[in-house]
Amino acid sequence: MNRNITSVIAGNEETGAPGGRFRSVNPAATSEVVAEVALGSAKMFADAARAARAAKLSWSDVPAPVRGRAIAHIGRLVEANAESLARLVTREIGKPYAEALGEVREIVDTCDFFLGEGRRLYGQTVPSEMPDKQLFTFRNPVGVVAVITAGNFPVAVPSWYLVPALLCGNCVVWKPAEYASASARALYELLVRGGGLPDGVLNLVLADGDETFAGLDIALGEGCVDKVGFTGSSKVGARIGELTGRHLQSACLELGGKNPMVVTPSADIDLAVAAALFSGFGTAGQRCTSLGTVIVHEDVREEFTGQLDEATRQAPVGDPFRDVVYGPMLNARFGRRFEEYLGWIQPYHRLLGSTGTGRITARNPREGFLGDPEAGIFYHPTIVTGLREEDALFREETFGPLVGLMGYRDLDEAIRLANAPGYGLSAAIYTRDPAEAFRFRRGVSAGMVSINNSTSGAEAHLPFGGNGKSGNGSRQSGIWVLDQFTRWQSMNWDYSGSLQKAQMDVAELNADESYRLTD
Ligand code: UN1
Repeated sequence: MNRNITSVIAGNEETGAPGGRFRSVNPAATSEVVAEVALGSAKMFADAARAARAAKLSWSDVPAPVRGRAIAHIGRLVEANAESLARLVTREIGKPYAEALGEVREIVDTCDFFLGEGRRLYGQTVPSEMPDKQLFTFRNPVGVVAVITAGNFPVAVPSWYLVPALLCGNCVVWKPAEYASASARALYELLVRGGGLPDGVLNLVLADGDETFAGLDIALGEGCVDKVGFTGSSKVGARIGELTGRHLQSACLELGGKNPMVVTPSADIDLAVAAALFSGFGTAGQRCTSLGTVIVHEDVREEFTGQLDEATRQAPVGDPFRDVVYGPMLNARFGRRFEEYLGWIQPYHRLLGSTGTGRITARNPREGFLGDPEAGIFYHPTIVTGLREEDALFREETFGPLVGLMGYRDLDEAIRLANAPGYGLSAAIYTRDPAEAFRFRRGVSAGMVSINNSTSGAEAHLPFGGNGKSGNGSRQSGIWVLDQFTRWQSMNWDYSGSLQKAQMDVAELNADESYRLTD
């Protein structure tokens, strides 16, 4: 099944392709075209922002509980289409089907959380310093939100932005990754149809990065975008942050990670190995929460390394519709970039985990591979031991199936190593010692900490986000994301009939501060 995918602005399909045409292919079988995509231009992005601005008032006037019902219906419609959406995700970006189903579940969870928020969106009543005066706070929608997302979670991560943004009364321009266009268009349909969204409330723009950036600049300049949500690389995130800052706007940035896992002497080693395998190689290591480096205590290093090597060798890799730990890279572009990371391997490193390194082919086979490796873009899992602190492999995110491993002697050193690369998204520790767990939580710079759980697999209603190179401190999900998509408005109401001046016309009670108790 081959689809033609276009952008949709104010309910109209944009059949022209001013940005050229793009083929979205199945990365597990690259001869299979999943979609032909008509790409838009900077102008199209700016047009979409104008359409969103035009729809802004009518959507924010819809009562929040009614918007909550729209989210409820979206959740049910996604649930009813779960298998076909998951199949499309697997075909388009190669995520194993079980994981794709989990990804779709994450949209439903997000809808379940926010459908009730339509009946809350609480403001406060606050006492005044003066009589016959009352203070209030209100959450106002920000206006138009531009959402730019990556393709590794082509539907779940966008829903973390789109669902609360819409619930809060905002109109949206969504620019997904081109290589995940078919999945994005499918989610767009479920949102618009399930929510009964009027034209212009949600607009989909398919475009490359440069056109999007130029379009965002125009739209920000015209005052058509009031908030930007971006999930992607730290490098692009910095550019988006700079651009929004120039227009006095703030971006919600969810960027890369070099997520550490500390394995202490008291750890349950079997558990830690299972977690390292899942978070290091699940989704072919292409989650922002994927494991970067295992920092393992010297006393258990040999045991842990041996077991992780064995488990990784045994792990089924291949056709994502079969029962595999991981399938192909998301897209050829990620394969090429992963080759660059492999180029950072030094002669003093020791490689474990597979029968080869690099692309899996007939001449560079992976034992137990499920399917035809040459049909797609598959890479060997690689464990790199003997890492040094100055190594690029230790310091930089290596989006792909690669895990580093190094030793430590005391917890302070482990915490220092965990923070050294300067990211701060997710961090894990395996320990049976509560004091160690709390010392780690306090010392580590990550926005999300796991105790005896892997670095990936965050639940959809806890604050999600990072610090340092992983983001600018913004948080998604749960009640915390409301602060991204609403702005507080305060109101005071004086019904005294006189001009009561704050800080000046305030009654004082006579306190006797000289009073002392006598023995
Ligand atoms: C991402 O890779 O951008 O915590 C998000 C996790 C997923 C989300 C990852 N729930 O691994």
